[in-house]
Formats: sequence, structure tokens, C-alpha cells
Amino acid sequence: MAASTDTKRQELITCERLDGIGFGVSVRLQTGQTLGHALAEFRSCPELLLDVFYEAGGLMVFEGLESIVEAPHELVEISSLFGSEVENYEQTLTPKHMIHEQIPQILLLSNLPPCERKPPPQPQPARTATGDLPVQFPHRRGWHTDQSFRRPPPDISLFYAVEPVPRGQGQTLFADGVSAYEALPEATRNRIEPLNGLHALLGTGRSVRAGEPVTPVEDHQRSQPQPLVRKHPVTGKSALYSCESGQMDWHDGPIVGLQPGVVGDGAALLYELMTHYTQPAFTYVHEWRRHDLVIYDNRCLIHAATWYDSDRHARLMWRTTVGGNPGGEYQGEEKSWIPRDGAELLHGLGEARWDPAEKTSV
Ligand SMILES: O=C(O)CCC(=O)C(=O)O
Ligand SMILES: [Fe+2]
Repeated sequence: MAASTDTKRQELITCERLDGIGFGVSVRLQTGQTLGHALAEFRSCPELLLDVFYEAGGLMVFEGLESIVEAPHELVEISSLFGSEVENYEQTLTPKHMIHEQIPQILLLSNLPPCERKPPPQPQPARTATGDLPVQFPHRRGWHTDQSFRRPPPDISLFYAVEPVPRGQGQTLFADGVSAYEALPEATRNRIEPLNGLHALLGTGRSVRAGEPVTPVEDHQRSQPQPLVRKHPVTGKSALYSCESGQMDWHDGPIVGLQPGVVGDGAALLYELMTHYTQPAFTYVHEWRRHDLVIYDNRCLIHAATWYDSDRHARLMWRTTVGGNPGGEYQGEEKSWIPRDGAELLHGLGEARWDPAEKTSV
């Protein structure tokens, strides 16, 4: 890195590794800097931020960005540094009540109207034997990478706390797919390298709850195969890429070519991988402070929401997703979720898509 870039970066931000884990960086604007000014500098040299992000394995906790509440376009602007395409949710399979009224690039995640999304249930038991917050599958459920029912899936998400809930609730958990992949026995790495998971759109009747009728869907809403191991297009590192629960297709999958269903060989392999992936050694628990922006790379990390007391607390989060660099695997592909046959984007999805039992992941 050129000395001048380092100097410029130090004028704008401070960076510190996250404590006690092998990935992630916490970033703050230097005293006296505004996000507006920093954005102008980042635009002329995106590496000021991107090098820090990729060196930290694709997890950045940018603290203290209060100006975004009043200037939500700044969230879209910072997002655009991370990829050529900031997604417009009106052009994805997203219901209207989850989209910011003025800025369609912002997804609303909140227990408040109009979103009214409930948090996931508490794990049982609510604490581990050592008194910690459970992170590991299957004690913890809901681990996923964003919108993996689409090819290509989004590269990076930016998740902003307008109104978080008190510490100890409503955390977001992250797991590092590169370390998890590298720690697998060689035989497992070789076995999974050529395999694809089958990822489903929530509410299409393909979830873990066996025995339900499968809902007919439009072509552009169909489950999509995604490699179980993804090679990151920027870092070149291989990472596990898998979800569980409502984001996998348990009717024809979860693993293409292996016995399907919730008790098949595919499920056994997926459960083994998710248990390995979400070991405490590979995970980070983010306790939200107001105005935190957490930027995470969906190509090499998974994450999960946790419970909070939604009768007592309001939680309002804004999210953007960016794409444009999914890697060689997806080269030249058309977007799977864009109808080519004149079908309506959300046709037939209706309320079933938002069945509370499946609301744990997005
Ligand atoms: O609510 C959370 O903590 C996580 C939500 C989530 O999975 C997302 O925004 O992609
Ligand atoms: Fe998510």
C-alpha cells in the first residue's frame, strides 16, 4: 500500500481489529470528520475503505454514523463503494412493505409498521452450559447468507442501526466461511468442492417442515443451485457457502445430487457443515449501538439474527445489498429473478412468503 494512501486513510478513519476473533475490523471517522467529506475522499479512492474491508475478511463495523438517519442517501452512497450495483428492492422479490418509501435501495427490517417483522424465537435453552449466547447450529437456527435464492446472489450487505434494542438482545451473529473451510479435513474439502446446495425462496413450500405441499412458482422464483465452496473474486480464498432452515430447498435438496429431504444424505452433510461452520471459534456476536453500520461480505460469511423482546422494544434497521462481482462461477449469467416470460415479479407469493415460522432469515 502506497504511503500516501495510508496517510490519507489515517486522516479520515481509525481502524482496529475486532477483539478476540480472527476476522472483522472496527472503524470510526477521525474526530472532526464528517461522513459527507469522507465519502468524497472514498469515492476518489475506494481502496481507502475496501483494502481495510478485505484484509479483515469481509466484516467491517463502522461506528457512529449518525448522519445517515437524516441523510439516508449517504447509506446508498457508501454502499456504492462496495460494488457496481446497489440493488433496487423494487426489482427483486421483496414485498412493498419492507422497502423504504423514498429510497427503494433500502430494505426495512423492523418490528414497527409497516414492516412488522417479528424476531426469531429464543434458542432452547436460551444460554449454553457456560452461560454464553448460543451461536452454534443446531442450538442456534437461522444462519444464512443474504438472498441466496437468486443467481447471482448479492455480494455485500450494509446493515445500519437506526434504532437498536438494548445490549443483550437483538444481536447479529457472523461466522467466517474462510476459516471454517480451511479447518475442514482434506477429505471433506475434496468431497464438497464439486457440490451445489439448492437454495429456496422463503414461502415457496420448500422449507424444513416436511409434508407440506410444494407451492407452484413462476420460473424466476425457482430454487437455485449455489456452490458449497465459493472462491472469492477479490481475495482468491475459498469459503463455505451454505444456509439452513427456510433458505434451503428441502424438497429437491438441500444438496444437488444427494438424497433429498430432511433426513436424507444431503441433510446429513448440510447439518455437519453448518455445525462446523458456526463453532464459537469462527463466530462474532455483534451487540448493536445506535448508528452502527455493519458491512458484511455474503460471499464468505454467514449471519443470523437473534431474539429480542419485541413487545417492549422497537428495533429499526436499514439494509442495502450490492452486487456486480459474484465471481467466475456466475460469469455472464442473466439474473435468475428477473421474469423473462412476462410473469409478475411477486406473482403467487402473497402472504405465505411471510409466514412467521419462516421469518428467521432474509
Ligand atoms: O436482524 C438481524 O439481526 C439480521 C437480519 C438479516 O439477516 C439481514 O438483514 O440480512
Ligand atoms: Fe440476512
